[in-house]
Amino acid sequence: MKSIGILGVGQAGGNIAEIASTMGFQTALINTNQRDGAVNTKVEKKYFVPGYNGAGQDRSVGLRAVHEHYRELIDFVKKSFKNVKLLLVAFSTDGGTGSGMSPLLIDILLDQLPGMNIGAIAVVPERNVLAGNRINAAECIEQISKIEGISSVFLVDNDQMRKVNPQSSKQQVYLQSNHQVMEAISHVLEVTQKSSFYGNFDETDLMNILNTRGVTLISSAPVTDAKTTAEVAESIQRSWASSIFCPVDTVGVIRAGLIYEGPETVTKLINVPSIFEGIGEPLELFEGTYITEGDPTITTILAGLSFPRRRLQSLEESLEKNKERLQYLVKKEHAERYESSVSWASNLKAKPPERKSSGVTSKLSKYQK
Ligand SMILES: Nc1nc2c(ncn2[C@@H]2O[C@H](COP(=O)(O)OP(=O)(O)OP(=O)(O)O)[C@@H](O)[C@H]2O)c(=O)[nH]1
Ligand SMILES: [Mg+2]
Repeated sequence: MKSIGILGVGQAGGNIAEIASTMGFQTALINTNQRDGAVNTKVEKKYFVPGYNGAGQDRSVGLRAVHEHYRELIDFVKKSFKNVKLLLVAFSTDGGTGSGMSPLLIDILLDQLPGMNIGAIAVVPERNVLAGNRINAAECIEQISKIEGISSVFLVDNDQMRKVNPQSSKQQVYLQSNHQVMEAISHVLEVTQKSSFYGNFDETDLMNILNTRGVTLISSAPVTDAKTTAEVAESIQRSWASSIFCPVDTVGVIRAGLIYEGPETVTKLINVPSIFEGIGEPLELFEGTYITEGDPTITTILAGLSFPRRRLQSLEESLEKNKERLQYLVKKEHAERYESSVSWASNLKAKPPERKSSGVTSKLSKYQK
């Protein structure tokens, strides 16, 4: 059984858990909306917060669901995951359920399940989402970044997939993002099961890296065409920029993994100082070398990165730019009144003739000759 578990919260979280199930991870999901969670048929363990019918992109509803049901939520998580060394809570940052529930839920689980390390897979929305989603994402990411004792935070960037396929539908972008993040995690976990003459990357190494607090990124670089150490380093750095995760935009990696798979000849082109030139050498590096006949590939794991300021500012920028318009819209909801200029005309409306009952006797006498 795999030692990493995936707990999906909300729709995006449930979809990520669904793919994780097909790859053999232990999974479970939580939602405030039964109909959303029901579509993820590959996830067997489900908890629907009673008394809710979705959060309608309102984070405070998600937050309230945890306040009211945290005991059941803790029990559900305890029952759902057995012998898991790292639990990754997956959710989107810009909806209501996953975004509102997850930061508090993770914080409570860290307190109540001391034997389990807990990290996050947090989806950062595409650049073109509307103001309400941007506000949710900014609030959620800030809360996640402040959790003490949290392990790796994977920031899945929907924009990365959009850049590659500008014409894709939303659903295609979501599905591909979900696949890529789970493939990346699954791949590094599978490597720990292999053995090597030249240097093993084992599960303890992986957990050392993934239990680092901060942002984590996994990427794989094909180095088939690289002829020099500089070209190998460049390919790796390019893979950091084009992975499914928010691109690195600061210096400072705390722990890292470097896994080589391929023919032996290429190994001499791997030069650690040049690989980390731009972002600084990590405190600890865990390496694995696996000689195969396949195309040479270098997978790197960077942990303990800062939250990507530039990427997150691009989300917040349009809120700043539209501050006045957005404040106006909020005020308008309550101030809205329409004054008709023809209210005097209401009197013109046809009125039914007045009918006063004077009694049959009076009618009879009126017609008497
Ligand atoms: N990568 C990825 N992103 C998704 C997926 N589904 C939704 N999203 C993202 O999540 C946002 C919507 O959030 P949901 O996860 O549907 O929201 P929720 O947590 O269910 O909360 P409510 O629907 O408000 O109750 C979208 O704007 C996307 O950014 C998915 O399957 N994969
Ligand atoms: Mg939903």
